[in-house]
Amino acid sequence: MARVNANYDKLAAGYLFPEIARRTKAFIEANPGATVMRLGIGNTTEALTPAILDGLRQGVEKLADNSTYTGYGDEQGDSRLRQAIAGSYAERGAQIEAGEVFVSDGAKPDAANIQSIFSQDAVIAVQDPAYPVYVDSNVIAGRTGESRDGTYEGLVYMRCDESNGFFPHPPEQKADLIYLCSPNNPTGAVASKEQLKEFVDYARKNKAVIIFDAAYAEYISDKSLPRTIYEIEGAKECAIEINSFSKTAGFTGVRLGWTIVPKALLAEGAEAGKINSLWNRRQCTMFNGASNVVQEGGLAALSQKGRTESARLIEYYMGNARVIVDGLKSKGLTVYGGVNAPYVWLKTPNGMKSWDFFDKLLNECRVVGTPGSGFGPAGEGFFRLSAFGHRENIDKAVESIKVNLVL
Ligand code: PL4
Repeated sequence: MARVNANYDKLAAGYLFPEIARRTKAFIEANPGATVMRLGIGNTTEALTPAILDGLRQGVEKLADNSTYTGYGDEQGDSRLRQAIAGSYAERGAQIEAGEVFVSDGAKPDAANIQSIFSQDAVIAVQDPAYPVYVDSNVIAGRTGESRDGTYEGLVYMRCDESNGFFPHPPEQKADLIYLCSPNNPTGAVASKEQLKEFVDYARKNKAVIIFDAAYAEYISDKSLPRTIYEIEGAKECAIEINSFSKTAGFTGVRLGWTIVPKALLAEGAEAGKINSLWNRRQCTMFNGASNVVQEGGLAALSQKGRTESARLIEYYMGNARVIVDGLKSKGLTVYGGVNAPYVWLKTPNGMKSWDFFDKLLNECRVVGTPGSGFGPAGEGFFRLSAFGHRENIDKAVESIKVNLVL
């Protein structure tokens, strides 16, 4: 008799983003003709840049001729792209080899799948609030108990709130796999070198592994802040880093990301090289490589021209963030983030629950955002606005909040 994976029944709610889409659709159906401004899902809106389009076109052209056509590629990624990604770390003072780079179809699948190479009894620590994939993938894998009052039994929650500037200290108790995201989704907080060093020291001492999600690293403009965990000495012994072309180069729909699994990485019972070869084994069995066309686009994104163009795109989205931050502050709201990250994290007025504020913002202002509680219990009473959008829509949304939100 086939039985389903009962861990799915433990998941406390539907996946956050489809739930937002569902509620928005219901609102539009109930209010025909209403124009809704979407600052909910962090989804890029601006066209791909010329250098990247050239790269993608070249990828297509190669497929048009038998002499340049390619079928399946290496599961780990095109060696030129692996080399280019490795090279991008050198600029930040981190030595990464091409053999430590695993190209994928995005950061989300890697963030969800990476847990599968660690033992079933690994104790998981997450920032609270956090991108839901880290928790949900471990719930599905059976590493937690039931959910009670928004927390899963057996998970270590590292609370991120106003008192610690939304970045935690390492946990008091033992944790084996520690998920960190900086710049953070949803709070927009960015860890300093000292803060990351604390985690690196903890991980080395406890033979723990840090899963570092750097999907928004290119949004950091403050040069003193680390853009990769490998800027911290010793991180290659204890950290895996996940990254993406989605928010850097507008690849949310194109799909391309990568994961760095250093050969020096250690874990209990795993000598240097072991975890790198496990992830290689996992990918070879379960992944057939990223699209060859898309990888040509990725190579173009990493060219000098591609990077200059992407930097302009990022500046555009960060201009949106400034519009949101300034607008909300002028309304008297308490606002965090939005400076080195494309997310603005606001405190709901009068201590409102996050989902109640979602309804209020939608009804009064026609603006969709993301309830903080969807990212974890410490997100309750907060709300995320995304800076991804056309400037005219962002302007309209902020103006509507200024005029229509009743405080
Ligand atoms: C909605 C910290 C967005 N359906 O595009 P990827 O797979 O390379 O990267 C996804 C990703 C990875 N890591 C972090 C992220 O914030 C994201 C994207 N998050 C958001 O609004 O929080 C898009 C969400 C998408 C999803 O479920 O990822």
